[in-house]
Amino acid sequence: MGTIENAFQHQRLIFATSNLHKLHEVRSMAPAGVQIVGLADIGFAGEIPETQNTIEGNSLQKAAFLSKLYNTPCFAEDTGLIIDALNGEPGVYSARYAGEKASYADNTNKVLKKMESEINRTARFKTVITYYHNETYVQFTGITEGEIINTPQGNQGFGYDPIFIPSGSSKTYAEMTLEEKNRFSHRKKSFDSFANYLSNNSV
Ligand code: ITT
Repeated sequence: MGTIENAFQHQRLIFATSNLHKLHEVRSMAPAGVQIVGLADIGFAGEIPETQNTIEGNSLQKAAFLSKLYNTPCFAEDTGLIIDALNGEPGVYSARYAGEKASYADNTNKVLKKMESEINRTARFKTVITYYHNETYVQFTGITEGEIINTPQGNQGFGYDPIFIPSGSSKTYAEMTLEEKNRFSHRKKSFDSFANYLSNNSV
């Protein structure tokens, strides 16, 4: 068993996401020697179906779709913000909470409105990465607990970052540099498990 860096010499991993923020973040997490290949790099400009009603299901659907289309291993991830006072919403609907064409600000504002008189602010981000290869798959989950604040703060990051403070921090994700966000990040936790798996399995 070598180090993660050794295991990854010149490895190319295709990431099935149309979200450039996710791509940017994952590239910052990848061990040296790993090239994260985005959809633009392989010439895919279509829509990846995402019709399941769980984060695990959507993550698998995205990875399986692209892996079968290109007949190559690839990974995808699905992420949701789970808010206790909203019975787990927006959850699997995080990307389109305020409607199909909703902006990040629309979604964030909808959350804040629904949370206006809520005392319980606890929430968590959950990312599930699926690595799909040879007609089979493995999944890696990363969860970060935290709380929803009353008014957006910060302009880094994306999505719900301005309203989420991870436990152990006094800043929102949107007030953090990428390196700081990576110290708490749900996405980083799931990606680290994935990288560890790859370093121990020749796939
Ligand atoms: P792909 O499916 O193409 O990967 P997407 O943006 O549709 O991209 P999701 O279905 O996983 O991704 O939607 C998750 C939504 O949750 C995303 O659009 C953001 O609004 C939000 N989100 C995901 N990760 C986040 C993060 O790290 N910080 C803040 N919000 C995030």
